Amino acid sequence: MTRAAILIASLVASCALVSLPGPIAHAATASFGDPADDVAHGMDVRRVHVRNEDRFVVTVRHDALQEDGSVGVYIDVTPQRRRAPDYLVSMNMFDGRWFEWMSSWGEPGGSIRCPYTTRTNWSRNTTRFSISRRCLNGASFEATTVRVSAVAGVADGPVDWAPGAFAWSQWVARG
Ligand SMILES: [Ca+2]
Repeated sequence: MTRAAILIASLVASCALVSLPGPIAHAATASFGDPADDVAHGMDVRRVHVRNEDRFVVTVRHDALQEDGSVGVYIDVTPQRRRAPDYLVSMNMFDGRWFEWMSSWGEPGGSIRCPYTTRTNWSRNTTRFSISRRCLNGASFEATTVRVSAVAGVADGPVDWAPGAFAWSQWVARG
């Protein structure tokens, strides 16, 4: 093989490596879209982005944030154990935020005291939860692979789930 042929062969090989989609479980980030206008209020979820690194960060993009809006993210960190969420982190636009462990979808098991922040960006119409790793670890396990389900609503209005009601995103591995 000539030098040029070897070079081309190695370029093709490296391009092939780059273009192969990596296994989803190895990605530290994931994002998924949600249909526009499936609810008729501004908290309408458009996109959810998850980053599972030193901090666990979920960013939700809405149609147009509302002052009476609220948003929450259910979190599952136990692939082997059950389908129900392990945690719920949530906030209202103005008056509060909560981080709770969950015994099932509808049953908060009590609030957890650990470091997390919430942020609302009114110009970008995003809400963001940034959670310390140790918040996600349990008494008997260390959280690595995580999946989420986001839900947003307004006072007296319907809620918008992403990716769907009581449905989970793909698993996002620890980066
Ligand atoms: Ca939506």
